[in-house]
Amino acid sequence: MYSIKMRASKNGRHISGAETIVEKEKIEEYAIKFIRRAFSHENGVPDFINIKIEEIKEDIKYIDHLPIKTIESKSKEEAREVAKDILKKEGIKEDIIEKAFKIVDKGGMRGASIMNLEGDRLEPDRERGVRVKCISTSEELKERILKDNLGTERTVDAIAIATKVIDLGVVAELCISDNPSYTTGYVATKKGYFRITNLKERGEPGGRVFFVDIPKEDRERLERLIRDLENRPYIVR
Ligand code: PML
Repeated sequence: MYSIKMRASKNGRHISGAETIVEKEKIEEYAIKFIRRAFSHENGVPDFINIKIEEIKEDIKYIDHLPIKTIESKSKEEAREVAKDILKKEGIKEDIIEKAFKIVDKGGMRGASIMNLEGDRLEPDRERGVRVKCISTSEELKERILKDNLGTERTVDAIAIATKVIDLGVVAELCISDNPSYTTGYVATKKGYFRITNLKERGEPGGRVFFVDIPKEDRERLERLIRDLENRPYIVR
């Protein structure tokens, strides 16, 4: 199996990214798909596109996806209350959740922030954050999500990220798309992937926060988690 990763930027500013894990025969098809995707992102036309294709030598972990549930909300305020309730049930305190919303509302990070339950930010690079890599959604799951209206193309990518991070012990993930017109976000926990409509207003920024139960002194556990988030290959089915 091969990993294909794409990232696109303009004047050094991140525009879009995508990745998948495929059989050798599918590499060409996905490379073309990703180039098209890079050129059709709302964030602008890139002046730099990087496509990286690598054979995966490690064993791939195959896991079932988190159950997907969509919660309709009428306003951003209502949506954020829903998100907070889900996060609070995982033992995350209100002020820590507010801090996480401030990070996503500021936007501009390519990867995720990692926040512990005391509210310390643990990601080594606050500009860049931590990116979850080496993931793919199986063709069957992708089809099911789209055919059964469980979500959108964005859900197809995000379910792989959310399922992997929860499997690696992250307590919860809060995500709002950095795509200006995509206002549905999600909270993921071991109980499921909760899509919440209107989690931001159109045009607002986005981002991701992973809540972890890791004390700030425990550098070893943090480093192991980051290594796994970036390098352990997962296919979510
Ligand atoms: C992103 O743009 O990567 C975030 C995706 C959020 C997907 C929410 C959904 O399932 O609709």
